[in-house]
Amino acid sequence: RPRVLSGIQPTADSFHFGNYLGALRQWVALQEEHEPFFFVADLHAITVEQDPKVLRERTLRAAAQLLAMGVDPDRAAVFVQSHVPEHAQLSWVLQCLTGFGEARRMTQFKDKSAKGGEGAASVGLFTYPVLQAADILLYRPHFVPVGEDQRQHLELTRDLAGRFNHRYKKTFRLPEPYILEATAKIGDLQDPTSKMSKSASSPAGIVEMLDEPRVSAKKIRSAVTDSGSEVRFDAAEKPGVSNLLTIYAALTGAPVADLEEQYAGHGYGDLKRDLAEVVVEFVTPFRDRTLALMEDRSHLDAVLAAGAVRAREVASRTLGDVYDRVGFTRPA
Ligand code: AQP
Repeated sequence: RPRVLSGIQPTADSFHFGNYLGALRQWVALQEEHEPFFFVADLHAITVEQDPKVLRERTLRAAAQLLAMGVDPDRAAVFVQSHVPEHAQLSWVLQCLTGFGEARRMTQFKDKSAKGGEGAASVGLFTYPVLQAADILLYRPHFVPVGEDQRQHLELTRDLAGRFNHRYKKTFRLPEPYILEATAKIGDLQDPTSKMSKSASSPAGIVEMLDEPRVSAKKIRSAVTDSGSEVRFDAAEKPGVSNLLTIYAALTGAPVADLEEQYAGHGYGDLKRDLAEVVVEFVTPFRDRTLALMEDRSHLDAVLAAGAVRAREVASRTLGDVYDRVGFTRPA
């Protein structure tokens, strides 16, 4: 079976709709026909300052949310990145293959370091895409389900894989990004031409999966819409309404064209009211399942321990090949 791999950072108390619709939903869908490896990216989380206690709690919450949304630990290796030391080890080798200028071109670093200035950003934030390349290449996956914002990092991953293969010997598979166009970039509810983002969005712009359902409903009802009154998908002219239609279609499975027909002659208010109900119906059971999973710490620990064992089997084999090929000796 083709292999898939993806990860998510434990840097918020809850995943948001961008994470879920852009990436996580595809994880669940792909696990049926693929061999999945899914991880909580705690090494990535510390590229910006984290409170250790909060990071620990969020790592478990992230794992609980993955299970609550349908990731099946019998099919998927679900693990925490720092439990598999090969990620950091391969990252070093790949850093030595990455050009400084090449790393500098990564737009996410530019965006994320813009606020405090480059001097205040950590070297870890700068090299994060290389660690991400290591995360991926260790498992030799065919596909990496992510949102549009990760496309550039996937390109770097493919470049590094090709460079290593060329310089030494074919070792890595060149992975394909798996990005679903319709939901590749979920917009901020208050600023729909920007992506919904935990670091950049205002609280009103972001729907958190674990928010109280009535809070999420209110955010949907207060979403900015556009001038005019016609409910029609047009990303350029009507980014607000189009974003709401995207979310509506993704959650219900109804094609956008059907929704446009359904709301012909109705105003934006009706669309928002109905979508708020759809959102409540979706998040309520998700939230209940997550909170229940959080109560069963020993189950979560067991899932993550088993996931790390499965991940290490693959990761240690790849790292062994890499170490041989670059000319490292083994301890006698
Ligand atoms: N708005 C989005 N639309 C579609 N996909 C999105 N993703 C994130 N935001 C959107 C996808 O979610 C996955 C997990 O990403 P992450 O762990 O890197 O989380 P993130 O990128 O830190 O999430 P944010 O909210 O985007 O955080 P900041 O603001 O810190 O950058 C990835 O597959 C990502 O593409």
